Amino acid sequence: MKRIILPLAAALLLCGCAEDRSQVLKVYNWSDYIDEEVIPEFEAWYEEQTGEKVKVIYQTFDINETMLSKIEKGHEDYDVVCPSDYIIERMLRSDLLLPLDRNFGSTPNYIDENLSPYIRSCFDKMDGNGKNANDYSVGYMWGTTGILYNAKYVTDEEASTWDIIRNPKFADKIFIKDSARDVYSQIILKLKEKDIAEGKVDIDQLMNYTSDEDIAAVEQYMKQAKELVAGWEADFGKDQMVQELGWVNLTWSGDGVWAIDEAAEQGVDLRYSLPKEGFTVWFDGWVIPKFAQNVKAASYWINFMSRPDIVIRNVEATGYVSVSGAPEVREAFTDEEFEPVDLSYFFSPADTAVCANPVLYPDKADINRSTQEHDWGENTEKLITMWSRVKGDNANVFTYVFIFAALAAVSIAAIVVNARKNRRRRSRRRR
Ligand code: N2P
Repeated sequence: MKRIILPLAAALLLCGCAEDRSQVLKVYNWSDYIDEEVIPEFEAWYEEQTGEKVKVIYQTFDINETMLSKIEKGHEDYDVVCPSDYIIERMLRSDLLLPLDRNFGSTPNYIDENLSPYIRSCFDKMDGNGKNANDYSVGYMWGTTGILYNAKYVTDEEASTWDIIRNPKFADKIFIKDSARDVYSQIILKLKEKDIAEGKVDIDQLMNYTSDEDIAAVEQYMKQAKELVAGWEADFGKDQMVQELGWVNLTWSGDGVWAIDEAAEQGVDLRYSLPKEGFTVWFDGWVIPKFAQNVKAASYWINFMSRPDIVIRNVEATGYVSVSGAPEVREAFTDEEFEPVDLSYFFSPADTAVCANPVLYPDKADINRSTQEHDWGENTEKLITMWSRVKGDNANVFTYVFIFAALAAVSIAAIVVNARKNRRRRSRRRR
């Protein structure tokens, strides 16, 4: 018997099947989106709070859709994941999420103590098919989509419109986020600029414009932009901008803040604009997928990520801004170097003039020009296909056909050469 059990146990250990999941927390987050030193600190804090050990397995993704397809298939048992708003909506609609248990015993509940009222109301607006997103997810970072630009080559005026990505003056100097939904949303705002001005449509409605005609119009627009694009990026755009290899980057505000700070140290003047046609505000939030195996540690992770000192460190490390409306957080990011910004919508009604970085914390007047994205349901597929056509991913099919044909030709040639050799060998043997 022993002879069977021992190798079996060894095999189980080897393939990881013997892993005690109550001691493991699998986290799936965006890349460059945390101060990595807080991860071991969570492990120690969890043990302190619960008396239980946990080891964090931390993995990252670059694009929402990549993360979602892994979760949807159910092949991955991540315990806590950080999707964006429209994906949270989609996960709620397809019953992929567990409600968050806020019972932390004697541990303080940092989540509800600190959440900004603005973030709570934006999560309320997510349409989870009867489920409120605030019960299933907790905001992490949020921000805007805008234009990062190099003031040496680009004027403020040129950067004040999404049309900058079709401005031939910046050919081969433009980087665009490889995020189909974010790009689509800004371009539909650009294309419907006149209708918005005439009051025929409001910007919130535009986020659900998914007709074939609208998708085709954005496709045409983006194919013109593509002629000038130096790269589609998920994370490397900020470096390209700092090194002045790119002059224009359609990007997220956190990448903007990071790049502006880095560039300033090298004497490069990068700026960030929120175009006049309107723009989207996005929110990323922690959720617990229904395939999670360690729900308890996942809830504690979310709580820990909402603790003000951890929030401040993550913001400082990433350039992104937290959903936390805690006074400590407001203090930490108040700096007389900046002009006063109206943040009454975010912190408290009294905060009408806070000296803060407006890229991190946009003024209320800017927020009034923004909208938020929603799940497109079945129409998402049309967008993804259009995006591959724009980027030219479909050219890969021809590449594969070409490689296949070349391999086939080489194999046929090898067979012919071999057959000839064999014939010669046979005729030599016969002689
Ligand atoms: C950071 C990713 C930020 C995600 N690399 C913005 N939704």
